[in-house]
Parts: sequence; C-alpha cells; structure tokens
Amino acid sequence: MAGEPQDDCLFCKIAEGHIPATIVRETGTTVAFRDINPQAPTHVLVIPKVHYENAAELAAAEPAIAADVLREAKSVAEEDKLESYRIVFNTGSGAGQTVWHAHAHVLGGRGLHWPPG
Ligand code: DGP
Repeated sequence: MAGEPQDDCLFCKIAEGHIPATIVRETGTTVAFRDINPQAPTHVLVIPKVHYENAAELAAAEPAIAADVLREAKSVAEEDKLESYRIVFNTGSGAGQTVWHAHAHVLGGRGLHWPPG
C-alpha cells in the first residue's frame, strides 16, 4: 500500500531503527540523520517515515508530511547555525538519485556554488 514500509528500502530500515545512522532529529513523521558520504560540513538527510519514491510523490500523497520534511530541514540548519544552506531533492537517476525513498539533503557550512554540477 502507498506509504507503507518497504522490506528492500535502506531508508525505511533507518527510519525503523533496523540500520544504524547518526540521527540528529526525529519527529512523529520524519527522521534526520547525517549522510554517510558528506559533501559539506553539514550534510544531513531528512526523510519522511512513510515510504514514497521521491519528494514529488510524497508531496502529492501526503502534503502535510512534505511540509514537515521542509520544516525539519530548516531546524537542522538552525541547529548547525547555518546562515546559508541548500535543500536538494535529487529526483531520478539522471539527477543523482540513488535511494528510492524521498529525502531532502541539507547542505551547508561551506560556500555553495551555482549552478550545481
Ligand atoms: P541520493 O543520491 O540523492 O539518492 O542520496 C542518497 C544519499 O544517501 C547519498 O548522499 C548517500 C546517502 N546514504 C546512502 N547509504 C547510506 C547509509 O547507509 N547511511 C547514511 N547515513 N547515508 C547513506
């Protein structure tokens, strides 16, 4: 069923506590944890606990939870005292998506150039 945990999903397993991660924040609907391969001094992933393949599908099905993800991204940035930061939703393999569970990358703590690669 839409939104249900998937047995083969890495981020569902992190959300359920079955795979360890450095969790920095958790709410009833979201988990935020440090990326295993950080691209900036702050590189945190914010995921919904429900399973959707990408952020657009999450927003279409569960707009309130999509808003929770954005709110938590802001809280991560505030906790790490970031004056500027970037929130990225890679969507599709051509854009670099490798994990098929919606997630926001929160990046900051260094200069971030535009356009990104
Ligand atoms: P994306 O490429 O946008 O799908 O981002 C997936 C991110 O997930 C990537 O930056 C690396 C991160 N990642 C992959 N496996 C793990 C893991 O087991 N633990 C953590 N903390 N992060 C992971």
